[in-house]
Amino acid sequence: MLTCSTNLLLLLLTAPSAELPLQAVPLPRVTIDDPFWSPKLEVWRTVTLTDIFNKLEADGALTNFDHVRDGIPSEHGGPPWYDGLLYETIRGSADFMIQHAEPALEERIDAIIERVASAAAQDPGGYVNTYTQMVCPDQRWGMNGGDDNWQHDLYNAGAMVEAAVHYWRATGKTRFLEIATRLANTMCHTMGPPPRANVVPGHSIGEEAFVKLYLLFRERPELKEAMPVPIDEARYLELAEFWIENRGNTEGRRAFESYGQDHKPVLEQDTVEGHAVRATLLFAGLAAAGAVNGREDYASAAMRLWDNMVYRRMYITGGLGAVAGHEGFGPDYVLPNSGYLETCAAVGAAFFHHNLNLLTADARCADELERALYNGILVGTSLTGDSYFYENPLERGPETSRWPWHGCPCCPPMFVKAMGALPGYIYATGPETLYVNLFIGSTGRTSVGGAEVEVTQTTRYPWEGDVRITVDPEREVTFSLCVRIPGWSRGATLLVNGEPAAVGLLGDGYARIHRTWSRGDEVRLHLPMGPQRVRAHPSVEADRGRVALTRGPLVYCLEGVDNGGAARTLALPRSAPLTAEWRGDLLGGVMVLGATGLSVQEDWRELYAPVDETLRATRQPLLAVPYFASANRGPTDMVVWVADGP
Ligand code: FUB
Ligand code: ZN
Repeated sequence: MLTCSTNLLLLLLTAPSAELPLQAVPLPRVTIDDPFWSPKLEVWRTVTLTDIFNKLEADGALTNFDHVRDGIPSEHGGPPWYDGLLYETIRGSADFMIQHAEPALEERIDAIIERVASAAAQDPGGYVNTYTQMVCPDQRWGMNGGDDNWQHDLYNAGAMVEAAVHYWRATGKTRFLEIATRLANTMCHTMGPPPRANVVPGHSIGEEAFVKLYLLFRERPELKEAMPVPIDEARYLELAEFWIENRGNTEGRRAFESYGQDHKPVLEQDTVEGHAVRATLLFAGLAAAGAVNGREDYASAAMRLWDNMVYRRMYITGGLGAVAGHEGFGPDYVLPNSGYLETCAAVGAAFFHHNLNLLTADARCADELERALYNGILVGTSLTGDSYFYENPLERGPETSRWPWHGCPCCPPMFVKAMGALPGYIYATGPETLYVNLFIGSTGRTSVGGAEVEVTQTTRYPWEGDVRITVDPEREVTFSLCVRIPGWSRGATLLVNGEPAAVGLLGDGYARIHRTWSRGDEVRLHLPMGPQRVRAHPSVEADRGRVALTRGPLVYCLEGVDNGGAARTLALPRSAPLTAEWRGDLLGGVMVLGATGLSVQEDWRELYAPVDETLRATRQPLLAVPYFASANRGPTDMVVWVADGP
């Protein structure tokens, strides 16, 4: 429920559909200067990117390409999707490089691209998938009895296409794009409707990647001349659409079933099923394709699937994929706190939330993007930026700790993809509207209402709820500024130049300020940041009799290290007041929550009803820290959903 200051004039408006889809204000036009995010981005830029490249390289991810180039029989380094992980790390790096020049990193990536190019040059169609070429060369794209679910040929190729687009946008260098377009053309030639082969990805990523390739050449037709192959960008969009619409048609090919969202055409699917990373990346592609082709059936399928995912199968942290066995979704409301919640799934969902926000201008999608960014994704990397989590459950025992590396290190590359993309998530535009989606200290430059406009935010969000937004158009210009009012907030207020103003409060979660803007105009958003107790939907059995603590967009947890050594035997009385205190000395500086709780002296996992007086309980101070900062102080247990005490 949204409330606004009573001195604001409330109007109910609906977003004009001529505005849709929105355009993200892109990375080169946004700079972040933010007390929360800037130090973290610095760690990921200076530590994490290099850490991932070093570790992939040590596993043989690069020598795989040399072996293909040389045609020498050798063992493949890493699992079949290692080419893709390397490309994903290039994509993430490219986005970081847009914000901050990285000559050494760029040189390293250029050298990697040359090794990929040498391998690709061995095939007339530029086919390169090192695992398939080294292990099952007759089974390209999973054909001839192969299995793309395991081989990941289409995933690797999709990741290459995506990375090449991002790398061109970062550097203007065409070398990677040349390799990627040759491969993309080969794919368009090989797979598709009859008489081409019925091949769909065993692991999604290509759907959105091919939409991006289409958009790049649509925007920059002059680039086609630099490519080694003829470019007809419409074919890239058509192949992405084929992959989406042709799920469920398994004639003449291996079926990936619901695990690979292959149980029916995506446009007919009602529920999110199967492997959560595959699903979220597929649906991100669905929304991206829908924004380009304008088809209502794409938009409605995306919204239907998003509703099922967010309201029935997602955790409070934005984590997804309750079931470890298939790394994926379980039934509605089956959300055990020991669930799987792979970092990659939260990232895939973030891409889906973002793309659907652009497609629909629905602020709820930006709410969920924010939830994932601050919680389910951010927890995936240590504060030092060099150790990681694959699974992000809502309770952990002290035996669980972050790993420096993994046999399947898919999550670190996805993490840097999400965080590299962050600047592009803050602002979006329609022709007559500028949207503020995330509250991050930043400056965005864009064209709106026919004029160039600079928008700047200054804030200590998420620790404090005041956001100052200044609007500096090159000349006076009339447009709407739509400021997201987060779904978690209560009693938000907005002032324009210090005065109450005519503000339309939209049904879609944005406050719309329509006026003629002049240089220096200032909007002040205030979001009360009191700690909140949140209860799960009653159908979530695992959380009955439990409560979670949040403050602003942050989900909190109890860690044993702050709570007498054991977090999972604590309860929070319903009447206990909650306090918030800034602790600059803790975890790089965090707001902690406190309360007088109870130690129930029993393993809370055995409690299925609210704690009552029959339990032996002693009073104990509770201290909660942001979930994203958990598991950074050595082995300790952790719990998000705390027993709801008497
Ligand atoms: O299949 C490639 C990656 O490995 C997936 O995205 C992860 O879930 C892991 O299975
Ligand atoms: Zn992963």
